[in-house]
Amino acid sequence: MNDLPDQDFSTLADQLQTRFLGKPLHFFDTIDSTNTYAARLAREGASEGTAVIADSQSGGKGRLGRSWISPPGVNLYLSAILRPPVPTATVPQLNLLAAVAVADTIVQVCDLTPAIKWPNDVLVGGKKVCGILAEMQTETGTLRAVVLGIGVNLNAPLDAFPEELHEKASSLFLAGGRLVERSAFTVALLTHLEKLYVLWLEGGFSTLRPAWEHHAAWMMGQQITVAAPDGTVAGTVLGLDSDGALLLREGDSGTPRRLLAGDVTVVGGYTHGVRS
Ligand code: BT5
Repeated sequence: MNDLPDQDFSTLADQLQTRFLGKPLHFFDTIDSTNTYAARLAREGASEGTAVIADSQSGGKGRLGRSWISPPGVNLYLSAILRPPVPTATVPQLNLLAAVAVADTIVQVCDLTPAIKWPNDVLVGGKKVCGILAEMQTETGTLRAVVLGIGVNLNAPLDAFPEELHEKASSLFLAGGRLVERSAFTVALLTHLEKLYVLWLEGGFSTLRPAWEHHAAWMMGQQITVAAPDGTVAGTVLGLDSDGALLLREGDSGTPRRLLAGDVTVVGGYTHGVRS
């Protein structure tokens, strides 16, 4: 472990005014996956708010065994340990919460218009700039911890991504033309995340819903297909259910379909602006 992986992150701990999130913060120059390391800390009893940041990851994880491209020196790879006293069925809401925190931070720090794509992507200009991976630890059915992993492409140039991602992935620098100060972005993100999390613990998903709907407004009424765990579903987005599940109208059917997880593809592509 290394205290200061680079100049960029060196003042982070001093700037952080959160109550518990990012306290303590563990920095690495390089690590396999911040989520894997944070999961180990959580199993060893690390307190809520403990966070892990790495300058690069050699085995960054996406969902369902996919990987997260994690070049050094340019992006943010962050995992935070949370211990919410909630049923496991509520945990997917933390993906939505993290997406709102990232979107709020992008508006505040970069003056860009982010778009949330349910459940766990944040796009700018139709391309993915952030991915979120929430992993649970349970004991006899009871939630012990959630490792909330967030990867944000801050300053990555296009050639940091493999060819096959050039049409799908971007960074805030590529979208806005300005370098993003990593430590300022990280401080703002941890601050938004803590605020939203505390509100959510007190008042549930309804505290998050307006902000989520604001950042995901572009999805409403879109024709989408969703690769869900039990097969592919196609339909029109109606909105969110009271627990954060996506509601979809399939053809002319009267009862909306509820989806709790899946990969969304928008029929006809993405249409939303870049600057706020
Ligand atoms: C995600 O998975 O989007 C979750 C990514 C979570 C990454 C963070 S970084 C900190 C923490 N530590 C970890 O090890 N992970 C978390 P998914 O929805 O499955 O998307 C993965 C897909 O996104 C890949 O299959 C690629 O198509 C694409 N992708 C990979 N790297 C990318 C990148 N850097 N930027 C944009 N798209 C990327």
